[in-house]
Amino acid sequence: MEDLPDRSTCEGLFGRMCLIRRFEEEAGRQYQRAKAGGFLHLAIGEEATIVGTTSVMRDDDYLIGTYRTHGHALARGTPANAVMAEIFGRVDGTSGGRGGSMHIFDAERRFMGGYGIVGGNLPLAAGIGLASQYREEDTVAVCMFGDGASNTGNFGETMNLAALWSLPVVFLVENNLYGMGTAIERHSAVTDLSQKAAGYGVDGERIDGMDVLAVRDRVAAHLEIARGEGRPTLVEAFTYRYRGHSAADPEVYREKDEVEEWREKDPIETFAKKVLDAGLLTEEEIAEVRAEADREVGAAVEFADASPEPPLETLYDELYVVGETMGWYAVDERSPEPYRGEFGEDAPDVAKELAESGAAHAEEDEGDEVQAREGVRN
Ligand SMILES: Cc1ncc(C[n+]2csc(CCOP(=O)(O)OP(=O)(O)O)c2C)c(N)n1
Ligand SMILES: [Mg+2]
Repeated sequence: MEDLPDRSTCEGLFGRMCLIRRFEEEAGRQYQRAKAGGFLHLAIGEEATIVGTTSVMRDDDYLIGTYRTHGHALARGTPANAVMAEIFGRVDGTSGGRGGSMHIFDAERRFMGGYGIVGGNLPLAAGIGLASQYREEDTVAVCMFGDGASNTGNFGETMNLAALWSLPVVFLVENNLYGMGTAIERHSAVTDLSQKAAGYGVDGERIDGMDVLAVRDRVAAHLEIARGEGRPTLVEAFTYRYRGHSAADPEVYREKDEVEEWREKDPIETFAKKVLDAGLLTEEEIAEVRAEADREVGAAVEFADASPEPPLETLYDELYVVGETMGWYAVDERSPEPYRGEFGEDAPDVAKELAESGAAHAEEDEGDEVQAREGVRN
């Protein structure tokens, strides 16, 4: 029989995975009840990859992820209340209700977000690694991103610099076999993503992302390389999402049988069986852990519902650029309307035309929200 960690470690791993699963199931329900705006991406099925990874990180290590990161924040220890409140767009959310589901952020626990731009978090991870190196700290950045993101220019540019500058970053691709509705065979010339490391002179390894213990074991080894040897590596966790890409996905691109096959490997149920068979936890204890997750999630919904929306007059708080700026659509403190930047008036006609057409395009995009709920979008 496989060697298992001690009882309390196993209970912790199981508890975190249950919490994430229950949290996301409930977030999905609340979204259907129109409690949350914007988009909602669930990582149901990917819990072992998330929890296995964070369970071997130090508190002072950094984690950065994508727009599918409710679980990553919970795994880092961000209270379920704050994550749910963010999804609801309320003041007690991790980003004061301004980011929503895609922008969960918790600097205190070194969870650096939460990014909507596919591949956009990779260069930021390199920057975090560079900061650790520059300050001569032995902290590591773990950068989690999707299989789709491994095709972006950001991936190549970041891997190259991270290797060249020997940055302490573990790049972990959550290969769930799809980028939105496009299967990996149709979006990536190389489908064993761990091989992409070789072109940058970096070690790459594929691991079983459905097995929390395998993830723990291998990610710990990669963290050690980053921390001890100060060099990046690429880990490919082979995993699967049971739900659609977002809550607005009719899932016409895959067969139900395929989803069922992966459900057989459910990371939570297979682990529950292991700890039960090993006599580490009883049926009753396992049921109690699940019940506790239920209670925490129920309380989080109540908390989020009771938290107020941010007041309108705080609309410009926390903005990076306010006041008189050069931009054509600069943010202005006078009212919530967009203002033409004062200096923009002097811009050449062609620049104005381009800016106008850009703005018109942005308005069209807003109208797309309704359509987006009918098709696979974002
Ligand atoms: C730069 C950029 N291009 C396109 C999109 C639209 N988009 C959102 S998610 C997604 C798929 C990404 O798939 P993957 O990296 O495998 O992550 P997963 O959603 O499977 O976790 C795309 C193309 C985007 N958000 N950013
Ligand atoms: Mg994917």
